[in-house]
Amino acid sequence: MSNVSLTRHLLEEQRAGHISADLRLLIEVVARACKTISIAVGKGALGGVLGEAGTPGAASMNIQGEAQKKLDVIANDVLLEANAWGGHLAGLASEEMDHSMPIADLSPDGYPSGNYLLLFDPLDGSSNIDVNISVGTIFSVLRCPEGVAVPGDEHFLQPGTDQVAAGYCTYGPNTTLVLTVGHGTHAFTLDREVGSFMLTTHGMRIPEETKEFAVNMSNQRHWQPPMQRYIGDLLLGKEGPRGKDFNMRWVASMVADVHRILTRGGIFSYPLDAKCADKGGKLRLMYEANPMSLLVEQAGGAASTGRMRMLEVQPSGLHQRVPVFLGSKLEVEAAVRYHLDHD
Ligand code: AHM
Ligand code: MG
Repeated sequence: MSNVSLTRHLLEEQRAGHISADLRLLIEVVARACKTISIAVGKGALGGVLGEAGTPGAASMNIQGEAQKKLDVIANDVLLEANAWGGHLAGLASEEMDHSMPIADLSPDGYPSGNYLLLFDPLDGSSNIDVNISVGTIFSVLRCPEGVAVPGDEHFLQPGTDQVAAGYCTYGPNTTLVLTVGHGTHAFTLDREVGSFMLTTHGMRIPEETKEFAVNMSNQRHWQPPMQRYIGDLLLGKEGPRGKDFNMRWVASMVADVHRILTRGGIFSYPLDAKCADKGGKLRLMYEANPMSLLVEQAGGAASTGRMRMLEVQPSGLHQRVPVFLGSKLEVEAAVRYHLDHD
């Protein structure tokens, strides 16, 4: 293991001119919040943190119309509280909140406002919280447009190419923060004794080719024809047009599935299906698809909606959903070909 802490790594990124001092401190604050969330997740039943939020029989719902878990709410509160007073943010937006929040509203005590916008999915993989399977926090950082002191939702609607930082923290057998500021994707494992994130993989690389795919197969009959054909060909294995046998993995926590892909390759897909077609997809562009796409591209992989590069999608809504294909470059390109050939 290296003896490079996240703090030292970020200072070196700043000295190299890759990030400003403010962005460095903002990422430190998010990392600190992730440590707090990791402790809450790690307590499980002992901490009384499992189960649904709200009162019995009347679970609280988020803007997505999904029942919130207690840990969804706890993680959201931790991130809000941690970021209120730092002075680096102009506003933040969360998958769990209806609208974005300018810092001025978050800190009536008059904490200073900064130049960045933070977006996050506080605890991704909610369906896995109660069953002790990895979940995680995903985040994305944008610049607040110049001259805007109190940002509204519209100021967050920037394409993924504009992200100045993106990352996730996975709470699994170990807690690992994976980060990019546009100069490679790096992994930091939490040293629980010391309480610091330590650099454990510098420059993650996703192999271009793979024999592993991740998709919720139970939706197969609801997929559109090109997706049916693409996965159908993978399932034919050596005897089919792809000429090789594929293996399948599906954790149902995007952070865990993407972490596997950043570690050993693969393709992850949540395509359009008949159940989510009216919403545009299942996963959210701003909190899930864009940050993961930047991390994957920075590790040599590719990320697409099936029809265009994910990072070039011009967002039209804060909670917009998109179909997602990401991971090993050549495999993502193959999946895209099935879609373009069909159109
Ligand atoms: P969430 O943000 O409410 O947890 O939903 C997103 C999750 C992803 O982590 C995961 O890839 C997907 O939803 C799982 O979907 P499914 O329940 O169809 O397996
Ligand atoms: Mg999510």
